[in-house]
Amino acid sequence: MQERLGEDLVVLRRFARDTAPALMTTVAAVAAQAPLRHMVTPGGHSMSAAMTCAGALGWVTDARGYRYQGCDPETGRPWPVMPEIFAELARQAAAAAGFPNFVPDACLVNRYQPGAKMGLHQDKDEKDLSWPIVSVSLGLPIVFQFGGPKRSDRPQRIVLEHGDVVVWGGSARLHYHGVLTLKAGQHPLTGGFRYNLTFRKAG
Ligand code: MD5
Ligand code: FE
Repeated sequence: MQERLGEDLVVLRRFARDTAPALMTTVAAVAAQAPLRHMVTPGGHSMSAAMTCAGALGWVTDARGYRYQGCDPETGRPWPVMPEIFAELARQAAAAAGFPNFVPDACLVNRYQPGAKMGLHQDKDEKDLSWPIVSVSLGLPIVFQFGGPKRSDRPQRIVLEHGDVVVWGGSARLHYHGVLTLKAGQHPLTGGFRYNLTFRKAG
């Protein structure tokens, strides 16, 4: 099922459901090399979702700001290579939404525990904003907020469930977005967590 929520924002319901078990096995392998951690924003706040990355570039935040870099600041090593199963899913989802030939160089893994949220923000640290972002939701559902180009634009709310994939491109690419607080629950594949994989072409 495919829903177009306005120009350049496509929700592919359940697109990743069948590959989800293999995706989660792969997330565990990535996290074994580059541990999930709560990064600290320039303002000194810990992010409530735990994060790690795979690919040539990973997104980091610390006292100096936000950026993409090739090494994991926790380990000093390069981020784990982009797993083929990740890249292939992102490519297929982007193509289904009208963005052919998407080759992501960064996958940001967010793990939400009950009480975790992500406030309204823009993703604008990527070099070429003409590429879309592909977001894969796994495990517990969450309410996603999708606003406009200004923080003050009233956001739409949609529930993202296990296996849902969202593709943001074109005019939607710089819109404010976030997720509301995760409610406690149990999912057969992910237990008490929600995982989100976002694929970007950052460099
Ligand atoms: C999440 N993650 O559910 C969300 C989904 C993040 C983040 O926001 O930055 O890790 S990704 C949603 C997204 C990405 C880029 C643009 C837009 C939404 N958008 O224009 O709404 O963990
Ligand atoms: Fe974001």
